[in-house]
Amino acid sequence: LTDFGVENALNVLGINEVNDGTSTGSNSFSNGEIIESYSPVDGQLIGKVKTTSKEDYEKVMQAATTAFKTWRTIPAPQRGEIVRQFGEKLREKKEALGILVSYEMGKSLQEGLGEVQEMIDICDFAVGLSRQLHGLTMHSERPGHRMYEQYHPLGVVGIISAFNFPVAVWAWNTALAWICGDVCVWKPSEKTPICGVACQNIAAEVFKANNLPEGISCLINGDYKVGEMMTKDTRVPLVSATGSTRMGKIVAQEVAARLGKSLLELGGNNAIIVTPDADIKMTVIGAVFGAVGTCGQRCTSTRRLIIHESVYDKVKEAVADAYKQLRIGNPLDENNHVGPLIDKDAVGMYQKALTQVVEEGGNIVVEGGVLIGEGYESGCYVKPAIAEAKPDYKIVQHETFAPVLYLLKYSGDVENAIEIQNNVAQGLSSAIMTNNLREAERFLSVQGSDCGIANVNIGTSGAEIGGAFGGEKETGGGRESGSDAWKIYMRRQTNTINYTTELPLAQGIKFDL
Ligand code: UN1
Repeated sequence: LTDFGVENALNVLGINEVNDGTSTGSNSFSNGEIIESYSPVDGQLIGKVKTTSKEDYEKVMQAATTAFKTWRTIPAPQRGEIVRQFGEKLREKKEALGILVSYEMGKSLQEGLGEVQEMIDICDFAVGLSRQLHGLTMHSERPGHRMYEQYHPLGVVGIISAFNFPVAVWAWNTALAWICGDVCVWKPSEKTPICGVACQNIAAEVFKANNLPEGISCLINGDYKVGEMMTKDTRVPLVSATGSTRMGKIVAQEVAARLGKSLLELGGNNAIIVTPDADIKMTVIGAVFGAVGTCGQRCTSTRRLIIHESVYDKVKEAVADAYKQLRIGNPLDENNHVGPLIDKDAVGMYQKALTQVVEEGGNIVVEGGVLIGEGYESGCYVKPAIAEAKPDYKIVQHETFAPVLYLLKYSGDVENAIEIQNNVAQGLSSAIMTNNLREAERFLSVQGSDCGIANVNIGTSGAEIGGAFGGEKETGGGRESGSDAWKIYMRRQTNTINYTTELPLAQGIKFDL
């Protein structure tokens, strides 16, 4: 592994054998149990992380709430300057962090580097935004009155992130929250805790160099019980959570029980509609990258291809042919397209999906299977598989976080395909491949896709940071990253100022004393 620079990357990122998983800025203290992080790449122990006890959590919250009192008074463009410096540090450490992401999570190095690039991009976006936290002004109905709105920071933002994007999703939240004047407490996935420690180290360096208070960036670690400390804590006005729909339902209920705000990014069941007018070459690239990229473990991964009967056989053959070219193996080796799944539990769920689709009547087009032998010692490498299925199979309705692609056939108009595409519980990403303007516009119209993301002539995964990212229905309704997603990290205040000597009441109400 020295060949792939893992050891060097761990050094650059300040990772030790045993790491503190609880920190406020550069202050570390953890008294919880230890999590061991094993790489799905080679099954080796990467490092240990001490988790957060209840007492540790209290100290974190105290540091965070104290830091907020200072941070909120620093003008937003100056907060932007700090985020700019953070983006610069990420540029310096891009390679090291990309390697760690690839090694701890298992995605290809290209995708690991791409993830760090998303962090850099959101920092740039946030820097510009730090001068644009605009509210509106309104005309008052009363003479001599002025009315306007302004946005103030919320306070402590809790971030719960998933293993599949172990660094970027934190940055989407944190870069925006910071310029908005919030402080952040982050619980990374217990499957990728080392990535969390590495990011916190980078952030801590920047805050320390600028003499800013401990607690603007905080890290906590552990399982759902540590997440629960935040979801139930009234000192955390916003909890942003990325993960399964099952987890999201719990978080949403716990936060709602205290009338807090939650931002949820949950499961997807993303489809590409392939119409008779589709460019087949583009369809194949979009579908294959969408289905096997990150080993099928993106929220935006392509799970279903909804293909018109007139091009069905052609598309099926072209995609199956492309699968034969896929090289599966060590994701740090740039010759490979597909790395491992995150762990053996994920392998089990992948196997179960393949058994179930056959039980429900499906037909395997590209065989799956767990790879064994040299280079596959971790037991997490699987063959991306394709099955022909029917839209209403239970397994097709379910999000399996693995490289299993279902081929579904439609006939008649594009409406029929749209109906199949929308007829699932999730609503994250969707795409149509067509050169027919009517079909494309129909897909984007009010009668079209019901997802948060709807693309024409590109696949379902690989969204840019400039747009609002998120989806409807069981995906949770939250929007992160670009557009005006920043507004959820702030509270809106409407201000009315009377500069006369009279006190007229709104709605013309008379109240004479
Ligand atoms: C996720 O899978 O949690 O669109 C986020 C994409 C990435 C983000 C995915 N930019 O695939």
